[in-house]
Order: sequence, then C-alpha cells, then structure tokens
Amino acid sequence: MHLFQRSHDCGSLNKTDVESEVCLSGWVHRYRDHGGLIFIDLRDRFGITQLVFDPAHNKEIHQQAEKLRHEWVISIKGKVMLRSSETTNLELKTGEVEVLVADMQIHSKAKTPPFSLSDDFIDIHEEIRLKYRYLDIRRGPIANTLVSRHKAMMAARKYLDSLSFIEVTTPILGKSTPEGARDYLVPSRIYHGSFYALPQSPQLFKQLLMIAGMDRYFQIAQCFRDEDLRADRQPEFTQIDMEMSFGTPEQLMAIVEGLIKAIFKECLKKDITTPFKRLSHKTCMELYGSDRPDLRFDMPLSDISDIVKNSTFSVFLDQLKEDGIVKGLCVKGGANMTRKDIEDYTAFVQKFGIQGLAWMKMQENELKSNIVKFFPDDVQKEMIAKMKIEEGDLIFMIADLPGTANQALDHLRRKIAKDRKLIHEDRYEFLWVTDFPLFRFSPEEQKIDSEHHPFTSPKFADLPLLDSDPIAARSEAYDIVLNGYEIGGGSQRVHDPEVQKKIFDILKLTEEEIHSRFGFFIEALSYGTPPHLGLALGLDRIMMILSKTDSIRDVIAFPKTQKASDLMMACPGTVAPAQLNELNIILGE
Ligand code: AMO
Repeated sequence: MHLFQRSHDCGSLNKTDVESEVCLSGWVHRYRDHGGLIFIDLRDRFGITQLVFDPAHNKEIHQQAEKLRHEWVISIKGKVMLRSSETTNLELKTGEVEVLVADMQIHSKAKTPPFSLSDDFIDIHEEIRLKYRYLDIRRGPIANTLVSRHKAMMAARKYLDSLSFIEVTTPILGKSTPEGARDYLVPSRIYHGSFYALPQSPQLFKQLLMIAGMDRYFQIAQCFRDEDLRADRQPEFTQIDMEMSFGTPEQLMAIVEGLIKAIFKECLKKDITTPFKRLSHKTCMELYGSDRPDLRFDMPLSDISDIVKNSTFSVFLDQLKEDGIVKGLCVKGGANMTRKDIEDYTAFVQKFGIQGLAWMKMQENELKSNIVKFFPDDVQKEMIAKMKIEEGDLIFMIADLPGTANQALDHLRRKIAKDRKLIHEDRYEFLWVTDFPLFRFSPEEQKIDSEHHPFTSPKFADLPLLDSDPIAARSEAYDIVLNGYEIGGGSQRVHDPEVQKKIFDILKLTEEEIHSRFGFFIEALSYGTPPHLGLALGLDRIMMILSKTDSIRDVIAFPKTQKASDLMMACPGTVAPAQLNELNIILGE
C-alpha cells in the first residue's frame, strides 16, 4: 500500500484552508454516528480535527468508517469545509472547519484501552497510568509537560552555547561519586567481584574537564541515586549540570539567573525578575527554620528566647536551661482560629517530636491565652514588637532544641499557609541560599559529613578554621530555591590538593580510602588546576514547578513509582541464571 503523505497536522487547519485538499493522519479520538453522517475527531500531538464521512459523498469510505473504533490509527484525504456557525467549536484551534473525507487508509486497529483517552480530566489511578504510560502520554497532559521540557532543554542549550559553554557527555558506568546517597551498582562481567557505579552526578568528571582546560562545560545529565523517594525525588533524574573556570560565584549566579530566565521565557512566555533574593544559610534558618523556604507567603519565624527568659513560664525556662530555644510565628488574622484548630496544629507539630504548642491571641488590644499570666507586661510588649503582633493576630510558640523547633515551625508555617490559603500560587519566588556550613555533624553516627560534597571550597576567610574548629567553617556553596523546592546547588571547588587532603582528613577518610576512591582525582589536581566552580539545576523539579504539578512523575516520560519500580516494564526484575553465572553472582536465599 502506498502511504498517504500527510499535508498538515491535526492542529493546524483553519478558515484560510477552506476548499483545500488535505491529508491528515492520527488516532480516532471520538466517534459519533449521526444517523447517516459519521463524525470522527482525529487526534495527533498537535491537536484535533473533525472529519466527516458522508455516504452521499463517498459510500464505500462511509462503510469503512462505520467499522472504526477508538484509538485506531488512520490517514485520510479530503476537502476542508467551513462549519456552520451553529457547529463551530471555539474551544478547538481547528473548530471552524472540518474535513469531508474522500479516501482513507486504516493503519492499525486498537484494543479497547484500559482507560478513556478522550477525556483529559478524568481521574485515573496512577498505577494504571504508569502501567500503560504510552497511553497516558497519548491522553495529552503528560505530552504537554514533555513538550515543555523539550523547550526548556533547547532554551538551556541555546543560552549556554551563547556563553561558550560546551556540552560534553560523561560516562554512566563509572566510579562512586560522593554525593551523599546510595549508589546504583553494576557488576562487571570481565572483572568478577568488581562494580561500576552509576553517577549520582557528573561531579568529578566536570571538575576533570576544568583541569583538562575545557573552561566552560555543561551537560543535560542523567543522575542516579538510590535514596528514599519523595514527591520531588526520582531514583533517576536529570540535571542541567555546569562548571566553569576562572569565574567568581557572582558571575556564576548571574549566568544561572540568565539561564532560568531563558527557560521561563521559552516555556511560560514569562519575564522573571533578576537578580534573585539572597539569604545566608544562617539567616534563612533563623527566619524560616529551613534552607528551602517557600517565599510565596510571609510569616517569618522569630526567636524570642532572649525575651521570654524574663517570663515565669516554666516550660520555656526549662528548655532554655537545656540549650533549647523559644521560637514562634505570627498568623495574621489568626485570632479567629477555634480551639479545635489549635488542637489540630498541636497534634501536627507533635509529629515532629514537639511536646506542646503555646499560643496567644491579640484581641481588644491585649494578648489572651491560658498562659498570658506568666508573661509580665514588659515581656509581652517586647514580644508584640518583635513578632509584629497586631489586633486579630495569633502567635504560636515552640520551645525545644534548635533543630527540632526549626523543623516543626517550618512545617507548621507551610501548613498554616496552605490551610489559610496564604500562598500566592501564581508567583515564582526564587532565593539563593549562601554561606552554608562546610560540614555537618551526625550525632547518630558520631561523625562529620560534608554538607554538600567534599570538593566544596571553604570560604577563604574560614580556611584557618579547618585546623581549629571545622564545624564552624562556612563554605563557598550556594543553593537555589524556588517556591519551597531546592532546584539547584553548587559551589566553588577546592583546587589546592593540600586543602582537599585536609578536608578528606576531617571527614576521617583513611589514606587507603582516599587513595582507592579519589586517588586519580587528587593526582589530577596536582597537574595545574584552574580555580573553578559550578552548579547543577534539577531539571525535573523545575519542570514540575513550571507545570504546576506536585508530582515529579508528571514531567518524566517513563518515571519510577515511589518504590523505585517501573510498572510498565515490570522492573527491577529477575535475570536468567546464565547472566548471573557470567557475572559470577550467586544469589542468597
Ligand atoms: P545536588 O546533589 O544538590 O548537587 O543536586 C543538584 C540538584 O538536583 C536535583 N536533585 C534531584 N531531583 C530529583 N530527584 C532526585 N533524587 C534529586 N536529587 C537531586 C535538586 C538538586 O538541587 N554535583 C552537585 C552539583 C554541583 O556541586 O555542581 C549536585 O549534584 O534540584
């Protein structure tokens, strides 16, 4: 059979095409038999066009059309006709016209799909959508996010190319990189007992490319991390990864802001305002209890430890004696909360290990609550001034260790904002968080870890702290936050092998570990390393926010479930014994 040659896609015909002979191809989206005339909505990625089969026009083709069913794939030839004003469909791009079919090829029939593809809005259980992902994509909304993702990648490539960044592909089979998550390992067939690790990011390769003199690198890179999954995490995800030599953090931040601007312009036709806000990690934690605050609403936290130490409220005083803090937030207009609301918020913070939630309401110009009597007038005055409490407001206060109090208040702040609809959903609030601590101490494991990764440079001024008080040292690292999501992170790198060695020592890596894990890298640093810095943006998270969805799976063509499985391919799966033999792997019981 000679395949009809498509002249237009299904989203392009309009009034100006009336009387033209056209050829369209696509899927049968809807089928209506109006006693005689058959109407078919033909769908492809670009849109929908109405076809008309008229027995008076072509009896044989009309008879063939009677057999068509949903999702059959066809091509047609026909003439574009103007629809009457009563039948014009203004919701469709092609709604003013229809095609009177003269000839048709049926390419393939379709089984009845497990869910309807002709209605974008019906809620289908995600498991079934993931099992039949190719049908889910055909429905439309996911296809739209994929198109948008493509535009973002094209915009990124164009923008970075214009600034002399070149895209270099780095290996997928490599050595473990210390990004902090568990690796996905691939056993070697040739070297029994040896493994490749899939990259958690191209971190070491991009630094090696700087040592190699490539100056400016980028890559739209697939990364793999075997970690606990959340709504914004996938085991396999995509970064827009960058690195540059001889630059400053200021320069890099301006380049990244330009990159994000280009992506937003391309995908949303929106001009975002730059430069983005900046907060040091310390201030950010003080104000929001989190290093990725959602700034689409106000409601900062206030540390009132110094004020309430002059109260007689023993719950607060006891905590302050135990190195705790007292911190709170002010809910504007919150005095209308009921006892039940307050009880619910108390139960909510208890999930984060908090004992209780203290509250006061400002009504008739005085603070009211069951605990006000423990707070002398001057203490109340200071609280009112610091927390900016006004008539009709409510304050919540938590006394606990700083980490616990901050975590609970961060969650409480977000929950109240959601419940009281305080979030400006149409806003994009970017924030740079800078001056992170270089290390963090893990009390459970009694050991020091890198806050980012071990190649992050200490702030120049804090270099002496590496010897005296490493935990106090700050890093030249910066995260970028959008609407409460961490969408990227990066840093100035260590380019001095001595400093790099000192950091490994603080991390308590033995000579042997350093040698076996990073020996090649330390050696590379010793052959003339330019000062360099970089950053990686989480493309999936950016697309998630741009597409206004809460699930990262909605912006990935073939995502994994929360339990890291692919329901369509039924993977991970078992392999043939012969394959295991080749790899010299014996499975345990
Ligand atoms: P980092 O680990 O901060 O930095 O990762 C950069 C960004 O990648 C995104 N991201 C994820 N997205 C989806 N699923 C995941 N499991 C996931 N993990 C991370 C986040 C994050 O901000 N090599 C460094 C970058 C550098 O220093 O240049 C790195 O990978 O948006």
